[in-house]
This record gives sequence, C-alpha cells and structure tokens, in this order.
Amino acid sequence: MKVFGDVWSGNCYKVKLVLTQLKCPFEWVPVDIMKAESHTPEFLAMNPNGRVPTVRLDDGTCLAESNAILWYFAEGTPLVPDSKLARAQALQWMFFEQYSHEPNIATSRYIIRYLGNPPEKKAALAARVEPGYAALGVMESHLAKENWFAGGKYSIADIALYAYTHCAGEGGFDLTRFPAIRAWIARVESQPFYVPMG
Ligand SMILES: N[C@@H](CCC(=O)N[C@@H](CS)C(=O)NCC(=O)O)C(=O)O
Repeated sequence: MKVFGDVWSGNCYKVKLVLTQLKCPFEWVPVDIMKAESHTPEFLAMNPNGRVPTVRLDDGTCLAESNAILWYFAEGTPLVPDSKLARAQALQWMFFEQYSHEPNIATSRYIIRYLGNPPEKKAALAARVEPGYAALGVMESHLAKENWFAGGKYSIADIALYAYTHCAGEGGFDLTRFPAIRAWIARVESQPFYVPMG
C-alpha cells in the first residue's frame, strides 16, 4: 500500500500518524506539491483533485481526502469510537476541522512556510486570523471540559485536529492563550506509537 504525500503537510501527516499507530505497513511516496507533482497526468489518474494525501491500496484502488483515509484505516479499531453517537461526534469534529480550522490555520501556515510570506498574500493572511482564532476557541471550550474530542478517548478526531493545531504557531497563531489545547497536545504526543511530523 502506498501513501503519496508531502511530509510537512498536516493532511498527509494524519495518514502517517494513524498508520504508524495502527502498525499498518505502508510505503511513503514523496510528492513535491511546490513542483506541481500532484498535477501530473499519472497523479491525476489516481486523484483527479490533484491533492495529497492520496493512498493507493494493494488492489490499485485509490483513496483521497485525509479524513476519509483516517476513517478507512481506523474503522473497527479503538481509534474509531464504539457508540453510534460518538462516531457521529468524531465526524462532527472532522468536518469542523475541514471547514473551520484547516482553511484558516493550515492555509496561513502554507502562506508563511511554503510561500515565504510574500507581500501579495498579506490580505489573505490577515483574513484568516479571526476565523483561525475562533476555531481554536471552539476547541479550547471543548477541551476545558473533555480530554478528547469524541467518545471519551483518543480517536481519529484527535488525529485530524492535532495535525494542524500542534504547528499552528508556524501559521502565526499563538497557542499560549489556549492552555487546554496545549495540555491536549501533550496528551496526544504521549499516545503509544506517536510519531512527529516530518
Ligand atoms: N481536503 C483535503 C485537502 C488536501 C490538500 O489541500 N492537500 C494539499 C497539501 S496539504 C495539496 O495537495 N496541495 C497541492 C495542490 O493543491 O496543488 C484533505 O484533507 O486531504
């Protein structure tokens, strides 16, 4: 099974983390998104959306979208909650991650880390500050009451949100004002078979 990804992409890191924690063997195929390697005809045949992560299973079937990939590999393991409600709550947070968190926090990090914070992106970066902090505020409120996002234990909802939260500082977001998030980050990093990004 092959994972096509960029090691500094949080979306790709989610897949590396879940597969490592599930002790599921995989081959990592590096894709340089800055050289448009996810837009070659060969890559587009696997994922017409031209994005990493993309996984090619042993039978040749391809799967894209980081959170769908998390679900595929984790279903039936302790990383997906047991109850119907907790599974839906895991999905609730994973959709939140893709709609309210990643588009602000990950893209700010992309502008700074990948594009080198060019002046023409100043307005785009500024527009992400308020909604990015709002997303962190939503997480902080939840984590002030709960240790984990769904089902009372570590799950793929935590992996999905951890990926771009732990490196939010690279997008210009100050986590010092979010003590519950920082404590949760430490809890995630103490999970068995945790591997860092990179
Ligand atoms: N919703 C997708 C987002 C994937 C995505 O935006 N990937 C970025 C890297 S983090 C990418 O492939 N960018 C290259 C491009 O858009 O050309 C997911 O969760 O997998």
